[in-house]
Amino acid sequence: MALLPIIKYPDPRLHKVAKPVAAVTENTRKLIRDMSETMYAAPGIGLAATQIDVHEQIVVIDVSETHDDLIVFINPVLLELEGTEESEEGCLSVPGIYETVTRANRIKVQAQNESGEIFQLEADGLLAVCIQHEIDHLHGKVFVEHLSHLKQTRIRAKLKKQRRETL
Ligand code: K1U
Ligand code: ZN
Repeated sequence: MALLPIIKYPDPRLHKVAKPVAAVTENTRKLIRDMSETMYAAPGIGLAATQIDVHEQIVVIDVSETHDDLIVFINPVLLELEGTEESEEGCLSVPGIYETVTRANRIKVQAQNESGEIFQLEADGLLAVCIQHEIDHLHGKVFVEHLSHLKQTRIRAKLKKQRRETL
């Protein structure tokens, strides 16, 4: 297995739109293993392939406290969105920034698993938030782009300062 480098905002590669996976192969499963290892090591509760510069529709998520409930989403599609809820989000591509975002509080998603089988899942709470956050990544959208332009400008300045100080 391998730890993969995570692209950091505002890298323009985070705005690429991911392509559907035509066939789930052994290469797809190897990529999923590497993505999961990278997510757990970060540590994070989700990772989209976009964040490791692979522009295919693949997401891994584990919101369990025991880190033993991995869910793989290949070609995910949101079928239903209900209600709205504000919650605090973070992002491995935007280190050290946590902001409140408004999203649907109940969703239904359809995707394929690592065997290529289609499944549907209803989710609420943190899992629903995380699924929407990761599908945004596949569409080239980073969570800070849900915020005002003023907040986005401040976040970019803060990240620039962070990078200067770690050089
Ligand atoms: O997409 C990503 O960068 C992963 C991101 C997922 C996410 C977090 C919170 C709300 C929505 C989506 C993260 O995992 S950020 C790190 C994080 O939240 C966390 C890290 C360690 C333990 C618990 C949470
Ligand atoms: Zn993210």
